[in-house]
Amino acid sequence: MSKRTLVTSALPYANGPIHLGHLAGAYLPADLYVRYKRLRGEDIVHICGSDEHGVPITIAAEKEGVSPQDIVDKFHEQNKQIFDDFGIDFDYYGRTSSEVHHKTSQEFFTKLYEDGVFVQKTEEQLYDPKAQMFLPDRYVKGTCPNCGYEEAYGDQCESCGTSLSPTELKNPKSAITGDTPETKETTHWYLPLGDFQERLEKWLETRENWKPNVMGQVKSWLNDGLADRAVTRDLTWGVPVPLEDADGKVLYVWFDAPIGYISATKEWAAQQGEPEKWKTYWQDEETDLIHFIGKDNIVFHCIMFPATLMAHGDYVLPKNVPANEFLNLEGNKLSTSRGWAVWLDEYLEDFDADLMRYVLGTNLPETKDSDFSWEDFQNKVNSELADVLGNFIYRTTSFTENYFDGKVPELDNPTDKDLDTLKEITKQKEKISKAYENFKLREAITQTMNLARIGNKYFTEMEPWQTRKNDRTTCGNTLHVCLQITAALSVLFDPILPNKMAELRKELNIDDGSSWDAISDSILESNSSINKGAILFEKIEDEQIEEQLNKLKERAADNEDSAKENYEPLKENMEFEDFMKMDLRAGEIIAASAIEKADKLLKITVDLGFEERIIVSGIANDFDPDEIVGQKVSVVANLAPKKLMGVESNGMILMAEEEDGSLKFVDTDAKPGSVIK
Ligand code: B3M
Ligand code: ZN
Repeated sequence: MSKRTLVTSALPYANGPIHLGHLAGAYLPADLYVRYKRLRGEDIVHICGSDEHGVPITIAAEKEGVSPQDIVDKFHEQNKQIFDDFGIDFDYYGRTSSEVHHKTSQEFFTKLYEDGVFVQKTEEQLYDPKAQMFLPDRYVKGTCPNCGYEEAYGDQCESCGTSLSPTELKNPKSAITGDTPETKETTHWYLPLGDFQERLEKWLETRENWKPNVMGQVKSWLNDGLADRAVTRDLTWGVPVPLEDADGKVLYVWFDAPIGYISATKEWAAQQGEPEKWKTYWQDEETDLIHFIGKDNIVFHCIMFPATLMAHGDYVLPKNVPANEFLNLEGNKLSTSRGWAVWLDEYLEDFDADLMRYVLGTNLPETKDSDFSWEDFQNKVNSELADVLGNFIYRTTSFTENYFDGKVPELDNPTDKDLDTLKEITKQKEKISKAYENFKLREAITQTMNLARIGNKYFTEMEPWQTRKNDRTTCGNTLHVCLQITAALSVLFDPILPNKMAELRKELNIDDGSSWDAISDSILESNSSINKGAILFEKIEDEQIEEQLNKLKERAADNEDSAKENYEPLKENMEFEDFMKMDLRAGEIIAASAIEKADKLLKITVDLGFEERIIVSGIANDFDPDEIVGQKVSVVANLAPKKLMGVESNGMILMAEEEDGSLKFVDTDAKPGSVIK
């Protein structure tokens, strides 16, 4: 029985172009998986589309001085095209500004509202009169009531780690106008996630084969206990709340966006001429629903959306959410604002999509963050795609053309070695299938390339260039085996290199529909004709890689220049005496550990030469406790002691904060205890 699967890939915000990080997080793994399943002949539909609501869109519109609609229109088309150019083969690419979506998400809200699921709360929120809007939490900055840090955000103090609400901040300022916001009453609807905690836990227990990084994150949310989550916002851009007296209120983007998967499936079904067909994919228990996402979206797909679906009652819940970690670029965090990214449209100006699909596929951040570097790209293209796969195919097909008239030689009295090598086809096929089924896509690709390695090695060892002169039967057998491997590779590699493999199958005259089941050691009939392949993969020269590195560096430098205006303004001058009050010392971290219930804080023991100190520092997001032991630091040694989350802190470790918020130590080679002045 062939199963039914619905695959969704995170709906990218239509506020900017797609880059390598997006591709590695969700879209490439989803596409590899779906292409594999399609080859198996399974019933599978791949849904994606633009997320066109929420603060990210309005920020982008403000920045460019255009309307939100202009922004989403531009990037929806652009991103749809680039996915297509990259061979990311969605069955449907929708958008959340569509009528169907507005209607679908409003119906969802109304059903839950009428069933009494939501909690309605009227609370004071900060309002910016000049901008005429209620301020989202991240749009408010002010002084932390706990530690006095002056740049705390409305949802959290980055310095001491305390969770805040914007109304708790002292001296709050609007990040839009810089003005002091007013407080104003507003009413919102909340999904009481706590009511779903038990059902969510029971449901999660029945999930099989989830990645530990995903399940771990979900469990930690559940352990902390689930709070009410607002599903509405005071904004003018979004899906209007379908209630009377709800003017100026829209659905929270994370409420409407996942429902976008459903809306897009409806549009897909209508396009198929079977408008009711979406229901079998969303409401029939026989469907496997799989969400491909990046790790920052886990809570929404594993807690909030499932709770929404449970509350509704008519829908299947996700079977798996194989979320990926992050991709770094040349050893640094990807950052669109700093220009540290590889955009897909730019990439395609210089290279073929299949090359990146392969290289990135071998390096997906499946279980931990991974790093993309251009040097690695060059290495893998040259030493794997060109030297192994391309070389094997080329020598096999050209040898056949030159010495066997372009016909597949018969297998005539083969040796054990010939037969064993042929058997590797089905052995590898099994390994590859298993890897795909378990979402181990890196492994699937590695095992696919391993079959080419096996073929290439066998070709070399059999020396057909010798045997063709004195032992034509052996030579024919060698070529037969290599051609069968080539044919198998043309299907096995299809999910990874769709364009190149289509080309290859044409050369082998087997381009009339390939299937996974048909992969065997006898895809090609003896005596059938093949054509000599073109060279499938050209090597990449050093200069081409340098060009890419320069492009990256130049853009990052340009961005730095234009970002100068973003530097923190200098504070007012102070008197020398004031400075001299501060006792700064060199120190060295000798121990560090996490603090329970404080995500951002680390308890750090610092050697100050004359004594050891406990200092609590809000750097847990940037550093693991283990990695900082031995780190030299500068310490404000005479700061009055203060209790943070139950631990007394005796001083402060100086940190430099870069523009993207990342923290660096102010280190010194001086002996612990030395005075810094
Ligand atoms: N647009 C966030 C993101 O692009 C969000 C995903 C929505 S999936 C329903 O990371
Ligand atoms: Zn604080």
